[in-house]
Amino acid sequence: MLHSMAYSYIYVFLGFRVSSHRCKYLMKQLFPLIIVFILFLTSASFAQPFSPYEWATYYASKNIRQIKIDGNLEDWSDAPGVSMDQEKWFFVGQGMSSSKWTGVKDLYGNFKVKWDDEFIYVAVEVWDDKVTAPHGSVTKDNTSGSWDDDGVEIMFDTDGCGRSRYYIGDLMHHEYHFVYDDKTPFVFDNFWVPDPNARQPMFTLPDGTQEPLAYPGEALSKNNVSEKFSDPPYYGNYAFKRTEKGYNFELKMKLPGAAMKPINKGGHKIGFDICVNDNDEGKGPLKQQLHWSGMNGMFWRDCKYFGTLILLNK
Ligand SMILES: [Ca+2]
Ligand SMILES: [Ca+2]
Ligand SMILES: [Ca+2]
Repeated sequence: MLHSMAYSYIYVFLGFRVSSHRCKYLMKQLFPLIIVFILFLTSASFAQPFSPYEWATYYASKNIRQIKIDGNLEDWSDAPGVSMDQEKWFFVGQGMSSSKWTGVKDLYGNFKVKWDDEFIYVAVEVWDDKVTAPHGSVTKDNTSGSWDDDGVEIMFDTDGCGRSRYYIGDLMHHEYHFVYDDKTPFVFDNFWVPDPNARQPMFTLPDGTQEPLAYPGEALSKNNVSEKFSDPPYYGNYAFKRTEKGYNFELKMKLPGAAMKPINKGGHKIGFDICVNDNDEGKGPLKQQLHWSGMNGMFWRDCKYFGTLILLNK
């Protein structure tokens, strides 16, 4: 069967018919190459779309105990945490890197993930020496935004397709910004809308040089969902709690489009990424950003920079 398929491929690729004798000779010569070619096509179509970093895979255990969304993280003691405590975790771009980092007191993050049949749960312990009130999130225009405030960003590619861009209203793909405030924290869900006439949005550094912020045909827009985060489709609940070293963040929400099944029982890989934003002046652009997976490139537009989240059944 495989041989007859290979003959067909030869006819297609060579584009002409040859004598039976010569064809058998060619077959013998080309058969191994064709098998390699077919295997290459097969592996390419199922290639992992997510981060190449070997650490950027998180195995989440199923939640079998009550997690109270209150900012206290004692109820997470049985979950493995990922500590972002080295220079390698810092995003490099938009004028940011680890160059201003003064150590873990300045910025540090440890995150954990759990799941059950309905919800995903995320806990983040943040150390930040200067926790500042939001200024970007309350700016009306797009000169500043939640991306300039202390807080946590979480990305989901819930169907695991690895697409390169997504927009406000997309159920499956999200860039959430959870912004710290001791009284009225914010949640934003995606920042871009299609605009066929828009030029490529660029980020301008203090020295005047520019970096791509999105693709041509996209316009920036803030989708503040703070007031409706407990409603469909999110059914979300989250809490910040100020601590001696910084703050805790705790989240529970639905993931429309994710199978919410363990990987060995019909589940699939979920694209996932998490960052911790640090502004230490309470004004201006972000000082630095810790990042689990997408340390380079336009991680906020392209799911291939995300890490991988795998749900386990225990
Ligand atoms: Ca708790
Ligand atoms: Ca800091
Ligand atoms: Ca800060």
